[in-house]
Parts: sequence; structure tokens; C-alpha cells
Amino acid sequence: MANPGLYTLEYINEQWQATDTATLIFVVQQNKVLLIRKKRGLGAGKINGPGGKLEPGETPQQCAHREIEEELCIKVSESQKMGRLRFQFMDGYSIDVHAFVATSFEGAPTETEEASPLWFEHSKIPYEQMWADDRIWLPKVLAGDTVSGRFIFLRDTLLEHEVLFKVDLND
Ligand code: 6U4
Repeated sequence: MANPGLYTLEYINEQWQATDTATLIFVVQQNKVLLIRKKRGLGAGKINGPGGKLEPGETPQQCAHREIEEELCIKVSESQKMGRLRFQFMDGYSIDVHAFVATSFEGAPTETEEASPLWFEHSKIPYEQMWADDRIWLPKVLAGDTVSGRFIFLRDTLLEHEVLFKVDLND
């Protein structure tokens, strides 16, 4: 669909500064990935990876590890940076998301006030209950490719996107 408004993919350039910086972290074990049903915040009701907004002084990786502990009561101490996803919403809000993958954790995933844990086989991930961009990049990330993406949303509707895989994320 064409995007007639102010925001286009070109708007998400080197000068683009997001309203918020946030993280996603996907724990992968055998053929399964640990997702959450998000109970509050941006995307409440959707299924997504654990994650949330950066706190002052935190690196994205520290944020991802803190958020998964807050949301699911499990401790992750190692993860790989796998994605950088830049989202511009037509109402002006924007969010710059750093995505990580981890393969080990300590503890048992537990429901909290923020989220309920859900394990899915890779082939059964419920993309229809997730953000519209996830089906574009999450399968490749779970297969081991890095991703860099730019997305324009009108509320929940994905208007435009550009996604590159196998990118160098050391920026
Ligand atoms: P509070 O305000 O404390 O409840 P917090 O948990 O810090 O919030 P939240 O949940 O609002 O932050 O952070 C936004 C979360 O939504 C991050 O994990 C990134 C994720 N997110 C936002 N847009 C997304 C999108 N289009 N696709 C996606 N994840 C997205 O997969």
C-alpha cells in the first residue's frame, strides 16, 4: 500500500532519532522459541519476544537481559545481537529496537504482571497474533541471519518496509 503521509522509509535515515530505544530477546532451544503474551505496554495483547525500553545508562544487551528477568523470571547471561529494527508510526511515535537471541537461561519461565511465557516450535509461531513485521524477519533470525529493517506503521498496520539480512550490526 502506498503511504501518502509525512513519513516514508527515507525519513528513517542517519539523522532519525527514535522516541524510545528498546529491545527484544528470543530464547531458542532445540526447535522451540520462547515468546510472551504481552499484558501491558506497547503491543499489549500481542504475542512477541520479551523485551522493553532502555533505562538510563543501560546498554541494549543489559536491557534485554533485565527485561526477560522482569517479564519471565529467568536469567540470561549470554546473547547474540541479531537485529536492528527501526519503527516509525504515523502519529509521530518511533522506536528503535535492538533484537537478541539467547540459547541458554537459568530458572523456569513464569507468568508475571507483564507477560505470560509461551514456547512455540519454529513452524508454529502464531504470526497472525504478532506485530505485522515479525513474519518478515523473525524466521530468518531464528535461522541464524542478522537483520536490519525500517518500518512505517499506521497504528497496527504495516504500510512500508525495507529489510536487509546478513548485515553487520556493529554500528
Ligand atoms: P512499560 O511502559 O514499562 O510497560 P516497557 O516494558 O519498558 O514498557 P514496552 O513493552 O512498551 O516497554 O516496549 C516496547 C516493546 O515492544 C519492545 O520489546 C519492542 C516491542 N515492539 C515495538 N514495536 C514492535 C514491532 N513492530 N514489532 C516487534 N516488536 C515491537 O516485534
